Amino acid sequence: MDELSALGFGPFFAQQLQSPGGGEVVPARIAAEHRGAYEVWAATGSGRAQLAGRLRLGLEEAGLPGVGDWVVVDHAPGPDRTAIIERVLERRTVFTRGAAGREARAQVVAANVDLVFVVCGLDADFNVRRIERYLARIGASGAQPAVILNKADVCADPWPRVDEVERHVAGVPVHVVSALRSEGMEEVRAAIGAGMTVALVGSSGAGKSTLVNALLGQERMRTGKVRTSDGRGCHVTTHRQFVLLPGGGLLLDTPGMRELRLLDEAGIETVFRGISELAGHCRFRDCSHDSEPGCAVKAAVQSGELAADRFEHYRKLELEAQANELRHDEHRRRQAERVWGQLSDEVAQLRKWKGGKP
Ligand SMILES: Nc1nc2c(ncn2[C@@H]2O[C@H](COP(=O)(O)OP(=O)(O)O)[C@@H](O)[C@H]2O)c(=O)[nH]1
Ligand SMILES: [Mg+2]
Ligand SMILES: [Zn+2]
Repeated sequence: MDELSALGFGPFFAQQLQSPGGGEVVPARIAAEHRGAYEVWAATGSGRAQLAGRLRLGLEEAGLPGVGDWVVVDHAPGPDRTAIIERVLERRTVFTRGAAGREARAQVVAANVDLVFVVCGLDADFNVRRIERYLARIGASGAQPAVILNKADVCADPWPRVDEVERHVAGVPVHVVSALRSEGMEEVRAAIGAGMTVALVGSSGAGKSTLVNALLGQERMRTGKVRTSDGRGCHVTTHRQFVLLPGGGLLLDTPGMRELRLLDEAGIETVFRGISELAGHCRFRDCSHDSEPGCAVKAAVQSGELAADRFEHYRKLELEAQANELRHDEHRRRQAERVWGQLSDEVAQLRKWKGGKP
């Protein structure tokens, strides 16, 4: 495997590289990002990079490149000169989340990821609904999902919880490990092929950095102490960063996400596949599975075919996604109104200046 393939490069990106001027095109991958400063990895080495001015101006926040993106830089990155990012290649997959703050805006967590592990502790962190929420985002990203239940060493009997997760997210591989003791890690390692890009998501303190260390076989990522009261970790991973695994594969440790907001309904059906299929048989196409007649989903709950708690989780996630979508629309409407307001102010000014004549 050549250097670029080891970094996850493939035909999808190669075909976007045609240079109109026939000049040198240097593909590189964003390995870390911190306040607009980038670290990029290329075939010949790594170095700092920054966005070309015209790119920075042209791109909205959601369009700015993030960790995992393939870009074209003006020269081979190296230690002495900051490379300029000239172009961002189209993404194969993208994992986004709602940005912090009031507006429901999408923020890139990781681009061009093949597999995302949802990491959840078998301690106080354990929460099936949170796992489903992450899985919905993964479903929307285009990457493959898997679940890692970590801290098996502090859970007297992990198996009922494993069963619970498997019942709710049928078809998604679930790995039970103790990252701290490096137990159960072979299975996780085996899921990561050479040239594959893998991201770890999950709440802060779930053990993502410890997992990276276990996979690296060394202390590479700083890990945080967990407050025993609530099982939550301190925030130590301050920015997203790639690490290259010995034996192949790229790992991305993400800082803990206090809140993973669903921006829309995308991906929910990948987690609740059976329910979406049932919904196709409801009498009304826009059935909310509440009190409509001829609701196939309600009927399945009544007959016991569909577990009541799965239906409950599905409903709550759908409602939350819809509420956020509305909020997003509302935000855009207000923005549009502001622009109109400014415009009519200017028109009024203009009229005054013309002496009140229309
Ligand atoms: N008992 C136990 N503790 C773990 C395990 N994995 C991680 N931890 C601890 O959980 C805390 C948070 O781990 P960290 O990797 O920083 O979590 P992150 O925020 O997800 O990156 C640290 O104190 C780790 O030592 C595990 O398998 N068992
Ligand atoms: Mg961490
Ligand atoms: Zn229905």
